[in-house]
Amino acid sequence: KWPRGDESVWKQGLRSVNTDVPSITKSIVNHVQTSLARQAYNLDDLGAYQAAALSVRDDLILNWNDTQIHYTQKTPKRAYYLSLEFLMGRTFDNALLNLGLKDQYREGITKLGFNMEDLLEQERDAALGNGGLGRLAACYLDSSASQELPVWGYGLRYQYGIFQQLISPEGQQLEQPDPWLAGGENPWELPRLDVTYEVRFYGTADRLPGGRALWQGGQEVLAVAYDVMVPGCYTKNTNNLRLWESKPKRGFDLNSFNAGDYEHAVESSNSAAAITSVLYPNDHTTFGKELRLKQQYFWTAASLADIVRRFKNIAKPFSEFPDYVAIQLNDTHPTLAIPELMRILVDEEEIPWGKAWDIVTNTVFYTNHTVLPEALEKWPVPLMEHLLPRHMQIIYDINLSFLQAVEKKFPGDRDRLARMSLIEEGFPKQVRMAHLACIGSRKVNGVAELHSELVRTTILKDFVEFEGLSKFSNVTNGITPRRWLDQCNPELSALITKTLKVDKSVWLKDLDRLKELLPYAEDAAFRKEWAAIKQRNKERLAHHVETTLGLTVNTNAMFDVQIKRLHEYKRQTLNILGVIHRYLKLKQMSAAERKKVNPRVVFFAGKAAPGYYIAKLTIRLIVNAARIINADPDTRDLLTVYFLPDYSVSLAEVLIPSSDISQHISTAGTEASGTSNMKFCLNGGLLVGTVDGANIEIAEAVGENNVFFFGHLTPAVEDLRYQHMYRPVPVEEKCPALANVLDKISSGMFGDGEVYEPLLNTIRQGDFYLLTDDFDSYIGALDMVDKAYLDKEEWIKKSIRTTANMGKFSSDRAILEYAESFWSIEPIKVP
Ligand code: NBY
Repeated sequence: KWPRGDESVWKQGLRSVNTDVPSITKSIVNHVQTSLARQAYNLDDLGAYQAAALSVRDDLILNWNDTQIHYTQKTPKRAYYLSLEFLMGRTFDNALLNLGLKDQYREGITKLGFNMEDLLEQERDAALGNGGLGRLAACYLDSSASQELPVWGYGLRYQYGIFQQLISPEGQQLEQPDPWLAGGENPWELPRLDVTYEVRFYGTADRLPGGRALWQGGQEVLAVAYDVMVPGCYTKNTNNLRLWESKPKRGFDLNSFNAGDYEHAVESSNSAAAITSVLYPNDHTTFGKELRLKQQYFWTAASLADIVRRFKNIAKPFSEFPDYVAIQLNDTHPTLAIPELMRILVDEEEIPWGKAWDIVTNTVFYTNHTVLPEALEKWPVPLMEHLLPRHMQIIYDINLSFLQAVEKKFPGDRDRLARMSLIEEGFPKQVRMAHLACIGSRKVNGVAELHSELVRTTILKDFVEFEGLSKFSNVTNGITPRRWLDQCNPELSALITKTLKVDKSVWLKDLDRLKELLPYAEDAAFRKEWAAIKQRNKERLAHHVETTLGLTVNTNAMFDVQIKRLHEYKRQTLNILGVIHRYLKLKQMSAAERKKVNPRVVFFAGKAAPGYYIAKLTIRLIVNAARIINADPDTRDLLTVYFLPDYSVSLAEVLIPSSDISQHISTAGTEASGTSNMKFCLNGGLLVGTVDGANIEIAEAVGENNVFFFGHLTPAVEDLRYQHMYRPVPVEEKCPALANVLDKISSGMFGDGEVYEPLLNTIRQGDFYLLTDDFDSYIGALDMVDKAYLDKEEWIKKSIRTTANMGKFSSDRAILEYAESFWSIEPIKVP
């Protein structure tokens, strides 16, 4: 039944998605005139982009509305992906492709006198994430919508994303803020100023009879919702990413005001806005700052309040909560969701503790993304008690019954109790978030087979022994082929569509169809097309480097790419030392010998955490080595090196399709999965890597003969580290080639050698990441690459076979595994 007014009048007013060129141009012009208050006379590329974006936004809103109403009416079980990071990149191109409207928009935009590529470049990246973990969340949103799954993301609307990276002439990384919202309206979000929740910090928690408590006082801030539309690929389904912004509740805090503490009252209203002001730029180290803990609680509390309110709308008893809600924790950052849901159920809904715990542990799921000890989150108990007094009580209560159960199963095993406790003894005591996430969840998973095994056998070993194996599983990461093939490599996408003779919407959502490319590896004409596309992608990258940095790139060379956050475990240092080794070898060669060498261009890009001194030194070494090597007339036709500043999703979209090889060379057992490895291989780049993370599964899928593996395996790492500690062998003895490289750096070949000593000393002493152990085998692998590249036709075959076998690594496969084996949710198509 029509809810309001005259149905026919309403129906006349309703519009549908613009799909033909005349309605598209009409809509764009309309936005130029009214939304932007401009005209053809004063419209630049930025204005034209904004108008076109607003036009697409209208379409997304229509689909988004229909999707949300449909979900509300059908009341399916929903899943919520809680992530402190969503590294979305640009939206315009992705939305056009997913809507299937790119060609129409291109035509319309051309008719209006603009160039599509220029407009796409106007958009700023939404860079609300550090690296792989944040980008994974973005890929999973794309896949959820594309697979028509009822999934929402919850995150924070940071005013400033990951910092912008500048490189000084000396090679020093400099950071600048990323005010991504400063350009005015963000067309891709819907402010929901009516959707707000109050979030409390500090105050006192007084226990009441019956296990409940009363938490009051302290500071209250407001969470305001901003909804980001997430369109699926060739479906009406358009999911929601809800980002929270913090605001003062009412100009100032009334409690302090009434108590006469006026200054404090205003202070806390300023501090409210600070909560969502900036993304923390640390990956793999925990920082222990109060503001970070405030971010975590602010976001989990607002998200849970929203989830519980939506559940209450369907008027079911709380015992059925897990039948309607699944909550996925992206790492331990949202672990406070566990005590917060307990608080809501026990204190507010008056559900008995045991029943509440059953609800929580059937609703929450936890994904671990690292086994590096320095990355495991711990929060000081005094800070927790101060900021979240009720949650600290709840954590102690959970810990008490948990340890009683452990004691019952393993009587008298005090060491085990100490190891497993949620509280680590010390000064101060700390809450171990991974332990809390583990015992509060239905399932715990790692992100690649090897990593999941390491989770089971190292950091959560005791928990496997206590709770049984079945709770601990694996979901190997994936990437969305929409952005990471169709969008970033349109020519390859078109060739695949032509070759498979199916609509691209089919294979893009069923990536195993790529297998059908395999026979074409034997087809010389197809190989020629394949190679020509790679070549044009190299030229596109070269053009980008030329226009942004003013440098000329040799596009006849092999393109060798390593792009990721700077970290010792990822071993960019190994790569640059290998480059210097290559340079020294070239210098020693005769002119005749050099003629036989295949030219190589090595690209690096990535950000270092601002406080990570050694990582910044690595950047400095890369930049200064590049300066010397690129200027050497003896070798510069055969070897050049580029450090591309300010790595981003958009830069990755240009780099990835251009690579012949890419490097994923972490010390075995340290890279949980890696996801850029998948992106390169999907685009026909071959992999040079260690036997680590998802590299292993990629090799299984594409065939060991199509990857270049090197280095020690995970089981050897512990012993090698022990040797470095207790029976150290000088680098000169263990690896003369490497020692020679280190000496050249020390002696000032790339500028003041002193500068690099702290970096070089990490290798000379301790060598925790095993560069001396893996260097020779690394150089060996690169030599194999050179040999293989000589046979061009065979190389192209490898490239085709690699792409053809990458179907498994679609994030559609990954998200369907989560949906089926964890969340028990089903696709629900919006008609
Ligand atoms: O998650 C990455 C892993 O290193 C990579 O192997 C994996 O493929 C990817 C997706 O599963 N982890 C990652 O990116 N982690 C972070 O960015 C991160 C950010 C913040 C914090 C810790 C880690 N933090 O503690 O604040």
